[in-house]
Amino acid sequence: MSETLESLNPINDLARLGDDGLEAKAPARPHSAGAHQPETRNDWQTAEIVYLLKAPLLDLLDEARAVHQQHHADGQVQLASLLSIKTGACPEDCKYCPQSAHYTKKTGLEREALLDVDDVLAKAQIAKDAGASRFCMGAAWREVKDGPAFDSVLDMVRGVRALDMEACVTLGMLSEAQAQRLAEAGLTAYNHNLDTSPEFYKEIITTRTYEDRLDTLANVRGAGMEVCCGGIIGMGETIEDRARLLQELATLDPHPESVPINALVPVPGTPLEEQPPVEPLDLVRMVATARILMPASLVRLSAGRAALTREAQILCFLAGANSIFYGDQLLTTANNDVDDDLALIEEAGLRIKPA
Ligand code: SAM
Ligand code: DTB
Ligand code: SF4
Repeated sequence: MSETLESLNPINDLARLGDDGLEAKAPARPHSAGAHQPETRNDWQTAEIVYLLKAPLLDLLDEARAVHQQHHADGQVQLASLLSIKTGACPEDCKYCPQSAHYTKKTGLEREALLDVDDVLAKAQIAKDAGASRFCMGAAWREVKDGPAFDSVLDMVRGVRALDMEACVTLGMLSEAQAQRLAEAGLTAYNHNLDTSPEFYKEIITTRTYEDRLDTLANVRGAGMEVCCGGIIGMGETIEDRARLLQELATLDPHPESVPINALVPVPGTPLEEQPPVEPLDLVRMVATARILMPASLVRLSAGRAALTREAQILCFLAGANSIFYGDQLLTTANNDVDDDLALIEEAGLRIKPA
């Protein structure tokens, strides 16, 4: 813990930290296993995380940067390209999501059937040629169903791995046996987000529970795959909700290997279309706190990046983001221009993680 952050007296600073009655508490110093590799913790308390999220920004950045350099001295950023392999008509009611069938009348989003394996692999090759080392495929499904569609996804995974890229999929809920089949196909990681705190969750999604999500994460872990799990800010949650989301993530043991931090993209026609834009420095704080809590994880600056200035993105890298979605499109919404991204990475002095 940096001296500046540690020296803040949590009692005296409570007024400055906020008047919401939260008992913000200075984080305990992680046990040191050696001068340069402090052990990771899985026992983070809500109050400690609130304290970090509300700390003076420069102190928070100093601390996050110190943790980052201990664990990621190489300055690499992972470029992960994303493709929607099955779009729209999802039976779930996630209020942020343009792909939910509940909002199609208002969003007007066209549904698309599962793409052909060859078309997907051609897109993966293009992403690899452009510098991506990871290819992520998303399907607007509530859950995986055994059958020809899942068999095709397994072929996509095998094909992406044969290109020497990391493969990630996000297909909704997953059984133990399905997780096993994905692992056997060579899947590197499964993305399944907790999205928000357990308390705020029911305001956002009613068609499946937080517990369902944790069960899927356990199935992914049980099959020996990496877990990619994060959430979204800007949906009307409190700082404590953000802390509780990060706490859920950082008390998973082991931590998720990658943690996507999304800022809501308020898509017209979704129930969250009127949400005010996320304050960029709130995103910086979220990234920095994720970095401190989960030192070895990849923290991925995800949806919402297209709304950030170059300077705000650089602050996110400084705060510990070391992966981005790379490519003109996320799933259904626009992402940053690839040439702009390459120029930004160069200017920030980052190095692209090789395939
Ligand atoms: N259907 C699968 C599921 O929900 O697990 C996979 C696809 S879903 C679109 C993947 C993630 O994208 C969601 O969990 C959510 O975190 C993120 N997401 C979706 N719409 C978003 C939006 N408008 N803004 C920010 N993140 C969004
Ligand atoms: C994640 O956390 N963010 C990505 C990926 N995992 C699948 C998805 C963002 C979707 C943003 C809205 C859209 O493009 O449809
Ligand atoms: Fe469906 Fe996933 Fe969108 Fe929820 S986030 S509506 S589960 S595609």
